[in-house]
Amino acid sequence: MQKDHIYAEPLAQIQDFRFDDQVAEVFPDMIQRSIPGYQTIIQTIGKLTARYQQADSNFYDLGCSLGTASLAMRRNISAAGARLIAVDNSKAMLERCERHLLAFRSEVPVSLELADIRYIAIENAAVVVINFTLQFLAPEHRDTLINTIYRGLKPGGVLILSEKFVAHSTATNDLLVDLHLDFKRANGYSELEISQKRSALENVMKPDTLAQHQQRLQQAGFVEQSLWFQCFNFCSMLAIK
Ligand code: GEK
Repeated sequence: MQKDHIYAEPLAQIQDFRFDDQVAEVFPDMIQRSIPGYQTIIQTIGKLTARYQQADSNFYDLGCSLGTASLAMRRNISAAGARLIAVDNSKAMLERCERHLLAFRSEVPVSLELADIRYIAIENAAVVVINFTLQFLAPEHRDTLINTIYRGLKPGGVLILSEKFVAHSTATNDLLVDLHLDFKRANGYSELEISQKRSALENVMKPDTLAQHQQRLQQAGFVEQSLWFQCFNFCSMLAIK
């Protein structure tokens, strides 16, 4: 696994963060060292997929990056007539995702789509995963995507939504942000790396509050929702149609 040193040296100018070749190449290391609980979330996506799978259905991984969640989903699908659709709008990510998926044998057919998840069709879905990707959409597109997902799910189908979030009170938010920064330091990121990455993400990743997520899910029509994972300012939710 290649180590992430992208922000290790002082940069004259910090460009907005992009999911390009440089990022895709170090992505497994970057995501492990940046998102607390990433492995637990991936494993649980597999478990939830096994639990909520339905026959003759589609399974979506939106913003699939290198396909880690797609692989966890595919490994756990035993229902007949299942199809997995993994979508990302980064060519660098999707090319590597294809290689990862090809490295494992499976009976479940996979379609890889180089597309913007704001404009794809979602239909006949048993499970939709959007693991740390909604936060990269401009806020005005988030309701529409969640509504599209809701409409595309079969009755009893589920959405697994993981996000970084902003806590409601400033004091709690400061605490969770500090705990997350300590997590990154403990994983070997320097103060320079942390601050340059923060600047790069400033314009491209705007997290919502938990209340905004919960309200959006409810307004879309989900009858059940639960926060099944939280570590610092990172969470994962399950919403059932
Ligand atoms: C994982 N889910 O390992 N359309 C399609 N893809 C997009 C869009 C968009 N509009 N915007 C961003 N992406 C993965 C991790 S990473 C999260 C997801 C992170 C893609 C982008 O190219 C990238 O691959 C992914 O969403 C976000 O479980 O890096 O923090």
